[in-house]
Amino acid sequence: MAEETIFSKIIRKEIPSDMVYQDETVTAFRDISPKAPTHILIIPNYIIPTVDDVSEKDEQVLGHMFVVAAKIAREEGISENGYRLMINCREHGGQEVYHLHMHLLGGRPLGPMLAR
Ligand code: DGP
Repeated sequence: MAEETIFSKIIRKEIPSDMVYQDETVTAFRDISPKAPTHILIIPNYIIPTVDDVSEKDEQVLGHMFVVAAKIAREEGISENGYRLMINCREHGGQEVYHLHMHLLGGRPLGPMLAR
């Protein structure tokens, strides 16, 4: 079993978060340290530590994360102007929390994809 992170406690509502969406497979909540006017994390309700741990059994939930991201983006009013979905993997990717999560960022022009 992969080690739990703070995100498992957020899923179970054992610690508070600004949750914007939850269903049987995924949970979405506002990032504690937002980098844009909209900065929401979308996570599977079970632990996949990194993208490198993804396997075929995860295909449905990973696809669902995109459906939920698009739905939240529409609700946030950022769909028309656009937004960015980002998943960091391990050290070089800048991953801090080892429970796979998709960042939904928008509400202002986000600039180039990587810092130069
Ligand atoms: P990453 O660097 O891709 O692993 O992003 C982790 C993000 O998780 C980072 O932007 C801050 C956010 N984060 C970390 N701990 C918490 C928390 O306890 N609550 C919330 N809402 N966000 C958190």
